[in-house]
Amino acid sequence: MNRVETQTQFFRDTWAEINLDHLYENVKNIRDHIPGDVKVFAVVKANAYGHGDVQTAFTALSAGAHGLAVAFLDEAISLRRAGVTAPILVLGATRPKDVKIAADLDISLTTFHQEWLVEAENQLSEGDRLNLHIKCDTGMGRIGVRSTEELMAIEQYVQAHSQFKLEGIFTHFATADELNDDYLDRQLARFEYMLNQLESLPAYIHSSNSAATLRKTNTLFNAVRVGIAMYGLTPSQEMKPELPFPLKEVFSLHSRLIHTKELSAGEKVSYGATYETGEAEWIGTIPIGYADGWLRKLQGQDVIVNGERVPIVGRVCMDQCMIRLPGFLDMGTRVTLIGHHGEEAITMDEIADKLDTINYEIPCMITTRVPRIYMRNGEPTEVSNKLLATGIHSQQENNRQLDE
Ligand code: PMH
Repeated sequence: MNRVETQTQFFRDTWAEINLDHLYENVKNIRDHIPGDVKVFAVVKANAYGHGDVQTAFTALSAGAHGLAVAFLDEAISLRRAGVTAPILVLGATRPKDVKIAADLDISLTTFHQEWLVEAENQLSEGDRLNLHIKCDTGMGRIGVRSTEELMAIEQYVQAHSQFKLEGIFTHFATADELNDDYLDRQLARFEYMLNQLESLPAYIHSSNSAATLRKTNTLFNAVRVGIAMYGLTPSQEMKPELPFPLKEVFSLHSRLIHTKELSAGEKVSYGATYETGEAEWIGTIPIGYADGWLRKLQGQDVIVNGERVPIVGRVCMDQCMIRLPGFLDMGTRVTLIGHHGEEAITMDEIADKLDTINYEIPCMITTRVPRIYMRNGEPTEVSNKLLATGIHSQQENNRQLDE
């Protein structure tokens, strides 16, 4: 298979479109909403919440983000390999035995145990420099330093060892997307108390996710970590009326009719034969199923065909599902599962509602079997098909290695 083919093509009638113009606009609006000296870290963990980490990273950086944040070291390495030179922070835990690669690639890590520092130091040589952010657990109860004693011990240890540089300190709010600020204010006070215990403040101090960035100016410090809002999604339904500017959804999901037929009244559709036509009905098949993250619970959910809502009928299969059509439609007709078509729109929030979950989960759950097409000015600019290439740049690297 030639290189261009592996990098730019896909061979099925289901795809996600990633609107990079919307992404750019959301980041720009966030940038303009906060003071110019507050740096934005674009949170691109989990393949940028399913949107595509490399393309999201470069677009966010071009729109004014200062750096990137991911959950795991692997995600950071993948971005460095893709050519990202901006600061990258790993928010989650990294094994101490893996710190050397982080130091070599100038990837900042999160620390919250003194024993971790002792082990990490053993992996580093004299000339190495590992940038660290201390995570404070002020009430999220997930990871982080809880006592000021631990905090001070970590600060002293880091300052005493030249392989480490204390670059940042941060915490994470549990309830920033709720309009009642009581718990957030307590977390904030706790964080401020912990900051006061430090001998000197590091370069980056950050606590805000999207929700806090959008609605709590007293939580900004000098950096924020923005994920969901950048993707055009509201952190919570409660916050919707409070948004300082409109967010534009970045991710949309599409398929095409691969089969249509007219069934007479009383015929059945899909596994379990649970759907029965009430009259003569046109039924279409689209090539997306639960293995793509289009879960079986989405039976009954509407999709948009020719600007009109129609329901998914019968059980969702692994790779396909059926929809009730308004009448005969040509094969190849576009079907929109998430996004706008004509006057109609199906939002991430509608799908999240149907699945009893939050919008964060929806783009994350659309698996990498679904290729992502990156749109700029309404035109496709690039396709990432993780099935045929484990990421565009690592594919280039694979090819390079094969050539060598
Ligand atoms: N910072 C940390 C430490 C996070 O875990 C997250 C999101 C963000 C910033 C960005 O939050 P936002 O998308 O609301 O802006 N983390 C998660 C999570 O662990 N589960 O859902 C979101």
